[in-house]
Amino acid sequence: MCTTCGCGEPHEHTHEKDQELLIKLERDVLHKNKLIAERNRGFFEARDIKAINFLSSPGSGKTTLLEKTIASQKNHFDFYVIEGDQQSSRDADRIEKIGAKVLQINTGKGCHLDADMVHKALHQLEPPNGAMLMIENVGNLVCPALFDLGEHKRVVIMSVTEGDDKPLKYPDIFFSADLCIINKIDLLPYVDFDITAAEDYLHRLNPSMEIMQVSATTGEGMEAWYHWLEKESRLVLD
Ligand SMILES: Nc1nc2c(ncn2[C@@H]2O[C@H](COP(=O)(O)OP(=O)(O)OP(=O)(O)O)[C@@H](O)[C@H]2O)c(=O)[nH]1
Ligand SMILES: [Mg+2]
Repeated sequence: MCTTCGCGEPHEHTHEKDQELLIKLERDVLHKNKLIAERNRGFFEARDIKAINFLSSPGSGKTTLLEKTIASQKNHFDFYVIEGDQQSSRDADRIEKIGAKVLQINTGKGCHLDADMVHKALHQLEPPNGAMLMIENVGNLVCPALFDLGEHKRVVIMSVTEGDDKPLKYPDIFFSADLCIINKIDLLPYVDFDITAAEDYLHRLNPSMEIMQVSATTGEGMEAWYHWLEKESRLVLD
């Protein structure tokens, strides 16, 4: 039996037709997503809303970073949050407790947010002019890289418990990001994570990427992150 599709054909038969169809389908899905992402971008630009897409593997600390950032900086920025998870409203509940307006999106079987989900969420969340919109994507280092949400900046978080080789193994997500936050540096004494090697892999992949080392738990390095946010909030979108 063919192991590619499980059909009854001998191993030699080709899947060129299937592959063509798959490529076309993928192109159509991404094209449609891109069009909606541009609408979202237009919406943000017209209202001077800064939208940041947070990407990482599950558990790297996206929600913790958001909780600490909102708690510390809510007098400086008007935070609105979109939370993406396959199931549950646990992250939205955490953000709500800190006092920011938040909307949870559940993707079900889906492994990423797409531009249409964000478009619909914006109708419900109604971020006002000048808001800082934080979008926490589904924890996954592969699929979210492909889907433009219309965001202004992409921030990828890697934590020191995941291994320093993640940029080599999942290059797309690191290549597409503007900033990489290396989180959980409080755990560096206990784990085998070479921070110089990680930064070297990141810069080889994406020379213009900014890199920060933080501990969202202890607060170490967070000032640099707040300065980055401040700088982004002052950027004029065109
Ligand atoms: N030691 C340490 N633990 C941290 C740090 N940041 C987050 N954590 C812990 O890591 C775990 C996962 O954090 P979350 O913020 O839920 O991670 P997430 O990326 O939002 O996870 P998903 O939404 O499931 O993808 C929690 O137990 C946090 O307390 C940190 O800087 N240091
Ligand atoms: Mg989370």
